[in-house]
Amino acid sequence: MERADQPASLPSLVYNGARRVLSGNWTGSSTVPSRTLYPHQWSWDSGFIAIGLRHLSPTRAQRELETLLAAQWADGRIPHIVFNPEVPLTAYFPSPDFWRSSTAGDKSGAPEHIETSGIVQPPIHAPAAWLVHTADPEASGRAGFLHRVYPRLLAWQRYLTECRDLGGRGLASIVHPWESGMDNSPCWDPPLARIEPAAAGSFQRADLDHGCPADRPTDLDYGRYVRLAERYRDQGYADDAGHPFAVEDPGVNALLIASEHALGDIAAAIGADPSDHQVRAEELTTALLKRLWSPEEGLFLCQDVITGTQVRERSAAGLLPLIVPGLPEDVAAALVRTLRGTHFGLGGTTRLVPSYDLTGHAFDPARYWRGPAWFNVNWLLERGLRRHGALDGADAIRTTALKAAVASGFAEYVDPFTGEARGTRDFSWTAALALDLLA
Ligand code: 2M8
Repeated sequence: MERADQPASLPSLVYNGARRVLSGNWTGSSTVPSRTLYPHQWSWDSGFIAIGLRHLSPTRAQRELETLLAAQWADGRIPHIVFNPEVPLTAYFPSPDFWRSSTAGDKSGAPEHIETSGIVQPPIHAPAAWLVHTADPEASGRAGFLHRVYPRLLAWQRYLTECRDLGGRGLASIVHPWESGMDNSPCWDPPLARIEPAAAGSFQRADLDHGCPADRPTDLDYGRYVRLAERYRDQGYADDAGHPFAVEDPGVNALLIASEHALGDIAAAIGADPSDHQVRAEELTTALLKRLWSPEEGLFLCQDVITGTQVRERSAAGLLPLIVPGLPEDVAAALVRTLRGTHFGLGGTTRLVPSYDLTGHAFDPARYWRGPAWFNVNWLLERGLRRHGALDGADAIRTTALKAAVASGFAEYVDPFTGEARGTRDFSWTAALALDLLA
């Protein structure tokens, strides 16, 4: 018991602060990433949020995921945003009248009564559902949670492994930088350079009403994001009509493999046959190693599917395969060395792992996904380091992330050297993942 005259301990600051953030951002059926900057439901945010929420309320965590899954399209895709009809159109750009999912996406099976975006985000959902179940397996079993979500998660997985295998190489491609979750990563600069930006006056950004321009993507980036999204919309969100941007991203594919493993766990728990998932997880791992592993860099690299070339940029996405169960130990050991080396600085120059190469030409410790440290990336790496027995690295991330979450006011991202808060505050996945690290 803490006495009133003693400073609160780190665990109680994390617990109470995270609970406050997650309650404040709860809408009654899901959690917004931020009340100001992101006032709708985001796909991979909800996965990370559910992972933390399970420690407060497994039932609310189930609800978070099932609200998202209720907006799934008939082709299996889980849209990256589910719009709240009560939020004014001007609160976020691109708004529902830009995506027009219920009409433009009708041939791809977009829901009629919920407005969503038409692109996707990294597949964290099956691991999240499994972790939510394990928080209280008996209650989850009584509620039939896994039975309900399994078919939907399976359809989502097959959308990615089949409709999105654009390179025909057994990996999923993203067709828009937003699909990576790491929107303005320097990895997207070369493939984006080919895209003619939408005219500057043809759209109105809403993010700069709440975010500092130096922390956010540039107007030129936005022009290209808009052009790509419009094009996809105008082809009915069809994946067989050609894509000017198609990239195999190691982060997305690492989560795809983790999802196949989690689907195997879920299948076994509900009495279905997990063997197909095990086989597919092995096939995906083989493809990831064959296509994206760079032994020279000790890192996984993105592959530009349109040009058939590697993107020679070091991003934290290239470290995320550390979470893959069954990654060969020599590859895992090389990733750990890269994490500790000059490019990412873990245990040396940085407090938390940066999103991009510290020595890279585009490194900027303040600008969004071009350098700052993000809590979801650090949480995934903490899990990966622990999985591969690098316990000192995992413990270092855990302790620093907990301190930084509290000190930054649960910031969206932080300066990797100083831990100084960047982006919005009271950010949901920062709170949720801090709670999970505490457990
Ligand atoms: C950021 O992306 C959105 C577009 O999806 C934006 O900048 O408006 C990214 O950090 C993404 O990873 C995240 O899911 C989203 C909401 O937190 O914000």
